[in-house]
Amino acid sequence: MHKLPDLNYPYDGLEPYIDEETMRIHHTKHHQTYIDKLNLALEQYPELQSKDVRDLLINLDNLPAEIKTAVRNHGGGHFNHSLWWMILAPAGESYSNDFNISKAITEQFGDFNEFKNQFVNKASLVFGSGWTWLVVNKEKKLEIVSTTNQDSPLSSGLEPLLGIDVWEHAYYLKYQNRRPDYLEAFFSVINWSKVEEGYNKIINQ
Ligand code: MN3
Repeated sequence: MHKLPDLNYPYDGLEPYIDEETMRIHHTKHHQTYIDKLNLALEQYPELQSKDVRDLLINLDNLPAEIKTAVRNHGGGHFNHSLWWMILAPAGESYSNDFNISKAITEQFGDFNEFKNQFVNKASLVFGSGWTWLVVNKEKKLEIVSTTNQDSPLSSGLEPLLGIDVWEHAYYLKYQNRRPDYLEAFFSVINWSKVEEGYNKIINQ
């Protein structure tokens, strides 16, 4: 059985960038629903129930046809949100130029601001519901990609380091139609230590 992960901060911990009510609903309702529907889809497949959601998404094409879509949507929703909570932190978690991820960002994009511009631009272009990600590709290079709905970069052979949820449920209560303001606010609550941790794990594999 997949379970809702705890947050490492209170629901109001990301104020004023991401509001308490959005965080509470997003975590206890939206994320919980993905988990419930994933568990339901796996009910008839005991051999798949013990598998990590990561493995299910990486091997999506090998799953039984009748649960592939459910795992893609709800397994994706579970994995994407679990990563999302983890890479967020109360304001103050700073970006350090000493991080390996920072060096890689500079190498790939020129500098941090150029990375941020490209990331925000990509996220502003997501039409409908989806996510924008900073990923490590098969050549171990950084890339910015968007996915629709709850598709996970894992299913395309990409390792997500950092993502932003641009479904309206992630920001509508506070920002309504002002997605650019939400994208800007997101950069104030990124947990760069966690991103660094994830990056080091991937490049040392
Ligand atoms: Mn969401």
